[in-house]
Amino acid sequence: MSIKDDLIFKDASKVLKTNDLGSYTQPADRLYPHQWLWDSCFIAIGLRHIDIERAQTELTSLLRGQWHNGMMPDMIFRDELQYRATRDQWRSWLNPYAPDHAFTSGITQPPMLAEAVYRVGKLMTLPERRLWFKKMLPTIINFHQWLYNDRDPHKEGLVLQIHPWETGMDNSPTWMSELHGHLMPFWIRGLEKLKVDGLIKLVRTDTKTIPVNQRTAIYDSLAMYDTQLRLRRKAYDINKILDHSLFSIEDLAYNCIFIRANSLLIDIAATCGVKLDSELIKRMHKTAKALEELWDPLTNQYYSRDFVTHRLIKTPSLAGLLPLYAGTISKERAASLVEQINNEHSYNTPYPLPTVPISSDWYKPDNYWQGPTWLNSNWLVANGLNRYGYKKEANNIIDRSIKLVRKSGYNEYFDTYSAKPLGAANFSWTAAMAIDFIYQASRQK
Ligand code: 9WN
Repeated sequence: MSIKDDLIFKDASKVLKTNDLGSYTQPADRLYPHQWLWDSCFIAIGLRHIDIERAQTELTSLLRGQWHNGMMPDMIFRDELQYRATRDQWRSWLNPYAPDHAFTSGITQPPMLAEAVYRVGKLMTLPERRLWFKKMLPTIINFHQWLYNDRDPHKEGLVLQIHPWETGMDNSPTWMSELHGHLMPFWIRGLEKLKVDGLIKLVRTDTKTIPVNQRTAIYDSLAMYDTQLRLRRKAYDINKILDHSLFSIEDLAYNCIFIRANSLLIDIAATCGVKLDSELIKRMHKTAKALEELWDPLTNQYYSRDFVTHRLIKTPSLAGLLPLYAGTISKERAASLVEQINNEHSYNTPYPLPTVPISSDWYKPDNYWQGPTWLNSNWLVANGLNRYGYKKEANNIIDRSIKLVRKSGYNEYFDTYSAKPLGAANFSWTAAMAIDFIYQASRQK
């Protein structure tokens, strides 16, 4: 049987087709109607098996949102009247570097672009691949250069993030523990005391389609909104933002993805015969080295850290496994992460990988990035495991992800024990990752 006859190929292709808006794919109808940066990257990785030109378009359509200083925003907004409120809430035009012909947010998302460009290129002939890489190379260089300029101001190696949404794992325990511990504004604490959840629910739009217990908690959402307003007040200018020491964390997941993206950038440039700036290369090496500063020998794990104080934020989450994806850690440290993946009290569930280890106090079976299984994070971990030679563990994640979608469809996330579908239905990157997984599984045989 050809892969194209597999029901997953057919059904997942349908999901992607339904969400296709022409030059890009919305993550999910109604809940996520715009173009998101890392979504389009994951989507292109699946789409390349269906239609390579459409996969290229998915990525080139991101270019219209890139800021003049190189920043790639997490969201590029749709133009229609009904979406104006969201773009007006962001007001990207307050910043002089915002693009001239697109309305965007003022923050970024994990730099998955190099990986997506590379994966799409892998399915091309060498001459085609060179042309493709040449087209995308300046965008990736400018993006990575911007990350160094704006997000590593002290040239320490790691890049910082200023909003939980920049990590793509919105309410992950790392960021929420910091919000609760230090940054919950007094007006939100006041509302919390008054217990006005019911009233807030009336004006909240995401919970109109998704049960409230599956989304970010009400007061966490308000705190994220408040953080966004503070960033807007500083016109998304990093100097002003850091002067006022707003939320800034060197997020582990983000930096691991950046390290991998840097090594792919080197590969892409080499294929094009382009020599990268030596200062940029030096900074890339420093980032990989600085990752080791996030290792905690007491718990044998990596964590995110506070940008200002350099305190490790020791709340475990799936981010702790992503140094495998970065690919630069030692075999010994990789082995200790694999132990957690195999451990039935951490990540080894019937439908792995939970986004929070099940033994953690933070673990919640239904709640967004605080427990459920997501297919994009499975893709990242499986990719890392394969590169470290843990084929059995990688295949297990791939096979159980396939079993998951066969059983439960293409939701945004799933209960890690029962496979109960959670969040938005017909979610684009779940479909895209499922397609890529069936191709990977066919190569295992
Ligand atoms: C905010 C689009 C995005 C994903 C994120 C996911 C979720 C948005 C939200 O949806 O975030 O950006 O409204 O919660 O957490 O990873 O890119 O699918």
